[in-house]
Amino acid sequence: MKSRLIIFIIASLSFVSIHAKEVKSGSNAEKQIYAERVKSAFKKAWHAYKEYAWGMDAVNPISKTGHNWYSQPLLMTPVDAYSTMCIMNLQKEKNEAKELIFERLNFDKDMEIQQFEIAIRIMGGLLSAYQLDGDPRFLELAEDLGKRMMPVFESPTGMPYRLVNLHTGEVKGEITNPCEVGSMLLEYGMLSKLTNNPEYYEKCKRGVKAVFERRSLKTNLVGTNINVETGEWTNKDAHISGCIDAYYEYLLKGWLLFGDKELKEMWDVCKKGIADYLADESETGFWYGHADMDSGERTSTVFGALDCFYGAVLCLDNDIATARKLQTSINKMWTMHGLEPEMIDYTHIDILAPYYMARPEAIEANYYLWHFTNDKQYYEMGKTMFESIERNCQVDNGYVQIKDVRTMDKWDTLESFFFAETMKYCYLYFAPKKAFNLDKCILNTEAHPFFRTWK
Ligand code: DMJ
Repeated sequence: MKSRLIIFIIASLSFVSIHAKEVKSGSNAEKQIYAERVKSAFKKAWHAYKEYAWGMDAVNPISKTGHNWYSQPLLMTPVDAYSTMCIMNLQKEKNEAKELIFERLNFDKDMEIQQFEIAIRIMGGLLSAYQLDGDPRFLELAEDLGKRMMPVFESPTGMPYRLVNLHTGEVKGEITNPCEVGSMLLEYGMLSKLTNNPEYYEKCKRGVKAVFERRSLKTNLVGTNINVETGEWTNKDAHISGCIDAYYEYLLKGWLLFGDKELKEMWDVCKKGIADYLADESETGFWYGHADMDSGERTSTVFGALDCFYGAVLCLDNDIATARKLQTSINKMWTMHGLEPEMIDYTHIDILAPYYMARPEAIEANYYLWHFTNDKQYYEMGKTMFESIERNCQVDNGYVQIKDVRTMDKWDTLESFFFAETMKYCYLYFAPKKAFNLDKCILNTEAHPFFRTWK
């Protein structure tokens, strides 16, 4: 019996490998094989969460433990993973996550949370789950969370405080950044649409406008940090990286999702500032650097893994030529060591921060180019990106982040966005159109699809 089983396994493995070698690159057969491989990777990562971190926020696969962001868990991984499970049609995993969410997720917790992260991952995850799955309990949870976070908007300028206690509503954190002011406009907007209560969107949009009104009128750029009580900038470094990134992303996506013309006008002004002062044709390629928001003078030539998101935004804005140029640089950054480092100085492509947090942005931008151009080089790069994650981030018990892309030393942790974004984008290169069609929705900054189905 045992030997028959072994023969069967060997026969199946050789069938898969012969099959994999024989299939034509880009063919449906190849896509099917890759789609199954990405699903298996996702399932392996989920299994690690189930085994070692059940009910917690995130998993540490090597030490076989889990961890929470705050004093009590908010089920970051299952909520973030759910939309990917729906798109991959993973019924068993969906049931497991759903049961856990409805049994344990409760926001009445006396603890202070970071409004932006919770909005994009948890509120975004729940709203998207509601649209994909139809279970009204997802929307109830999202609304409860949204209501508890609303006190953040009660500042003199309308820009939200960074932190809020989910039980008391006490707010803190008057120094914030454009990203944490504006990058929940899609989530609050969806909540408004789905609950027929415009207040969520209106309050959030007030903050978005407050940042825009404080841009430099010379460069049209915004800075890194701003005080929500005084409206003064406390750090005038302008860039497209963390702290600003999704502010820009949501101006365009807000227009595309809600048809709000004011957002489109703001986006058109901002994109010009970015093109005029941050875009940089250097000897090593086309990048976006940093500049002083008032003078527009270049202050640094740092480009990071987070900055890669901009390629996807350019695609949505129909600027494919610029997206292509940027992706050539990004793909160079990715292949240099087999995974992208967190941060480089692009003058000589020197590594400034060597870790890889299993982030999605480079894979995301490359996927948008594949979707919008059908140019096979982006499909091939999608395969390369997935293979490098398989090779370098995979451990016996799941997937982890990397401490240094030069040595591929493992980092015993896995962010929930690996489930929400990294795996989802990898899958989308190969997924059948009926599983997912990018033209039918807008992905929030955590890759949770939002549909205009409120109409
Ligand atoms: C995610 O939480 C979101 O994509 C966010 O916009 C930026 N950081 C991570 C992924 O890198």
